[in-house]
Amino acid sequence: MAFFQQASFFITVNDWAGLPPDSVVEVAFAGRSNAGKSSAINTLTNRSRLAFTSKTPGRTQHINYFSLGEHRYLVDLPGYGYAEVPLAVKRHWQQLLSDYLMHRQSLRGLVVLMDIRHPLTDLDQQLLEWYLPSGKPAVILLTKCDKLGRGARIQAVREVRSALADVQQPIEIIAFSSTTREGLEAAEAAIARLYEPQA
Ligand SMILES: Nc1nc2c(ncn2[C@@H]2O[C@H](COP(=O)(O)OP(=O)(O)O)[C@@H](O)[C@H]2O)c(=O)[nH]1
Ligand SMILES: [Mg+2]
Repeated sequence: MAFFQQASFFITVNDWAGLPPDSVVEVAFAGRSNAGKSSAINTLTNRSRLAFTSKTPGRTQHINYFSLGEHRYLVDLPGYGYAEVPLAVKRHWQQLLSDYLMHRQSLRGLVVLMDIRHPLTDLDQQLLEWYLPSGKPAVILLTKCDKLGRGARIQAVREVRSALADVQQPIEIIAFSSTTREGLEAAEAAIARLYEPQA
């Protein structure tokens, strides 16, 4: 998927007013802190430190925009679920994240990253409750699938699919590993489809 390879850093945003004009097509990546979001963005874009990979929670507390060529943005949303963050800061992110997921017009699709060993935590479900009423499609990457054997992976994908059985819009669920690159082609194709105009 050539356009993933044209990624370059664009801007960092800390509030609604700082978002770029709501006109270029964008796909956002969201997940709990430590879910493997930065690693996945780096793997997809083939750039080893594009999205800063960190073992230190709390480092990426803002929205980062990357350009994929001239007409598409890849949006790295703040990770959620950090334990030691002050309540006021948590509230600020929560407001920004929920506003963004509910009201951002140029948002075409959401990529949700969840550790395949413990998907759909309360916070993941909260995120989906904000986003899914938009009716827009999503791709779920069940990350770190290298940590599970084949049978357990299939079972995890099945469980997430059945938990989301009532959702109306298209949701693709893909077992993914940045370490082994399993699921990479499927993820690229599914995410590229999010950028396409919906029929
Ligand atoms: N085994 C394994 N570990 C991973 C994978 N992706 C990320 N990690 C590890 O999980 C931790 C968090 O990854 P990171 O990408 O920084 O997560 P983020 O907080 O969601 O951005 C790091 O220690 C990574 O090395 C993966 O596919 N497999
Ligand atoms: Mg990160």
